[in-house]
Parts: sequence; structure tokens; C-alpha cells
Amino acid sequence: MLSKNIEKALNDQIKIEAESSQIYLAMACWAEVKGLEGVAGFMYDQSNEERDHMLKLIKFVNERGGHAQISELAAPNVTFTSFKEMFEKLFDHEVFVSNSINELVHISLQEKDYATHNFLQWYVSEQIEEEAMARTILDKINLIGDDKGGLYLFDRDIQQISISTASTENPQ
Ligand code: OFO
Repeated sequence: MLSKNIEKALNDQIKIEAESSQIYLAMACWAEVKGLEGVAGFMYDQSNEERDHMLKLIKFVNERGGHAQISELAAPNVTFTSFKEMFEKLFDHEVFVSNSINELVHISLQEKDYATHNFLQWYVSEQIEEEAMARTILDKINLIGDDKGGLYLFDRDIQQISISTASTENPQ
């Protein structure tokens, strides 16, 4: 059984995962209208993953005697000045989510809720991977700079990052 405090903290995280999905969906749309199909596909996949993270939390809350709350979401940013800026925002957002997960882990320990603590370990590992992936992408973008040919290759190659991430993902 979840304490009210943990239930509230998990519900806050449900909202964050839902907002993450919307943020990445907006990035996918922006990339798509700019003609970068690879980047758009990658961001659509990221958006789907965040929705899976939200659903996994929802199931956990409901199965543990709580009630998952579906709430109003903040509107995401829909335009960016460059791809670099877009991926910097993605990286910053992942760091924000990691901090939020860490805080949840902290609360679960304070409350001696070891079931929730155990459940959250999947999110801890996921955030390590996602931060690392965002950092790798930013490194590549910094290497490309303003080179249009580099951007073309990056757009083609990012689909490989999407495919390999999808094949190692197991959000269930
Ligand atoms: Fe929900 O995985 Fe990152 O943000």
C-alpha cells in the first residue's frame, strides 16, 4: 500500500513523464517540418518512450492501492533556433527528470517503502542511458558545426541510434 506522500510524489512524476512525451512530440514536429526525417523519427520514438514511462508509473500506482492522476499538462516549446538548441533543451530536460527521479528515490527511502524503491531502480538506469545518449548526440552536433553535409549524415545516422535504443528498451 502506498502512503499518501509517495502516491503524491509518484503522481507528480506521472505528470513529468507525460510532459516529457509532449515536449519530444513538439520537437519531432519541428524537425519534421524542417525536413529532417531522421531527427523527427528519433524524436517520435523518444516521445513514445516517455509515454511508456508514464504508463508504467500509472499501473504501479493503481496496483499498489493508489489512484493515478491524469492532469493538465504545461504547453511545450514548439520552435527552436537550431537543432543544437533543440538537443541542448533535450539534454537539460533529461537532467531535470533525473533529478526528479533521484528525489523520488530519496522519498521512498525516507518512507521505508522498499517496493517503490525497487520499482524506481528501472527509472534510475533509464535516466543514466538517456543522459548518455543526449550527451553523445550533442557531441556529434558540436563536431558538425554549420556543415550541411554533416547535418545530412547526422540525420541519416540518428535513425540507427533510434533503432538500437528501441531494440534494447524494455519498458514493461
Ligand atoms: Fe522518462 O525517461 Fe527520460 O525523461
